[in-house]
Amino acid sequence: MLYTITLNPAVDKVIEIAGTLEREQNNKIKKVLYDIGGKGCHVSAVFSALGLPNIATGFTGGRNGIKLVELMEEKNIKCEFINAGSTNTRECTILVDESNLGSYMVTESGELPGEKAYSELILKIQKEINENDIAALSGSPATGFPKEKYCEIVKTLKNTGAKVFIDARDEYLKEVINLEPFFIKPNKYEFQVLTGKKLEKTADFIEEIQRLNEKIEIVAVSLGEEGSIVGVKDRGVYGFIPPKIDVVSETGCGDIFVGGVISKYYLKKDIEEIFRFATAISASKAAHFLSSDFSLDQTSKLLPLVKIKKYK
Ligand code: TA6
Repeated sequence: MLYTITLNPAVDKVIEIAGTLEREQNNKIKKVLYDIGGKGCHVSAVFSALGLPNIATGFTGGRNGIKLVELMEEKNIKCEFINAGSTNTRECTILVDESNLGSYMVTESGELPGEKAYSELILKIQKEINENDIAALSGSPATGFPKEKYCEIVKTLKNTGAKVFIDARDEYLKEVINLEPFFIKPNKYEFQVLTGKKLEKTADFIEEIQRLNEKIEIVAVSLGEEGSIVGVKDRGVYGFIPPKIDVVSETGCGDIFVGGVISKYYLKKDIEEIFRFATAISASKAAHFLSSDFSLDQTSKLLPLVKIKKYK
């Protein structure tokens, strides 16, 4: 089974602005759509689109929690979220204008889950996840969520024997490194924060990635339009470069990339096939308006256009 754990999911309000978003102007809205939000939820969308068995868990609450589950179920995602108590799942806003310069993401910090909900999640992991499973812990917890609890979740996941994939940032990512998850996917900024270095040259990334590969099997650093640099323990370091496409919104590309990686890993594909697919499906997401939308047909067409480099 493929599990996603999203501690602070969202309902994404995706707004299309006519023209270019300007300060001190009346920016007119062309359309508003609601979408599943939160990085783990987007990972689940890839699993379900590919027909892979999966369960989405984490914390939800209130009216937005109900709305999120409805939106997830429309995508055939099986949801087993834990009720976080009286809290309301956050709403995040994505602004997409017509400048073709990328979207704006404005996120609420979310509300902290109660103690009862936290213990329920730990128990659920212990009881239901096992060594044949893969678990993706993706996205930021609510502001103020203790690092110790985050680490306890990761330790509990690791103790089940499942392969643990992490998409985290800042202090959570830093803390989690010593717990040796199977996979991490920081973006360029997150990787610079993690290493404490202003990395620019590919060689600098490679050096840091290889250092991390001593503890972590797969380290994938996503670089937006430039693709990714991926280090695999005892195998080497690769570059995966997507073809040029007309970008509509890059929000969600990293999440869909992670979904692509896990799906192909689950299907026991080799490293080149795994990341070629992840790169192509992530590029397809960029051509779509909603943060969880992509096309599998377009992905198939993009696959042969992904360039692969073997750096080390
Ligand atoms: O990557 C896109 C996204 O998952 C959005 O759906 C959005 O709600 C946001 O990221 C949440 O990011 P965060 O780091 O706060 O968990």
